[in-house]
Amino acid sequence: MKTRILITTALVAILAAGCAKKETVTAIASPAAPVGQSGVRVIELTGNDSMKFNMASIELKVGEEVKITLTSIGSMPKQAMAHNVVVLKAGSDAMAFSMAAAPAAATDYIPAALQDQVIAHTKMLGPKESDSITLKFDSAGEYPFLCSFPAHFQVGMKGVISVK
Ligand SMILES: [Cu+2]
Repeated sequence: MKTRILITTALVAILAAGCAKKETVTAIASPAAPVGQSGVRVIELTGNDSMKFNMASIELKVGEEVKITLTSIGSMPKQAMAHNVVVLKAGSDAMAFSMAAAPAAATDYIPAALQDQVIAHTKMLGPKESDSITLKFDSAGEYPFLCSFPAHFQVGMKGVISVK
């Protein structure tokens, strides 16, 4: 799991370096977000036992680099209540992604068949755990995000990153 995160991080770094102009890797940030030590905007996302994120919409600027940190602030056991944040390409069907993810426990609820729709995702988090992804979007659009733990999307664990 850790290896995959590292690979994801490395990929994002490569993309951010300009190797992939075709793909949209956009930062997730809000105008008021603090700027971290590296100069990257930081978005603090939380997930709780009610299966909700603390924000459903995030506005970013094209080319802005953002670090999104998700922290699970619930207390239920991880097997019953884990959270991640998965950012999908603009135009992706988040509901379909959620349905495909539900049986994909072996791959941390990231469905292999729809992997190409994923821009970035955190690992699945139990109580008090957190993980971060760093993004930069090169084109404007509406990028869906969701928690892909079974049924959490349906309950409302979802949102949109608007890049302008
Ligand atoms: Cu969740």
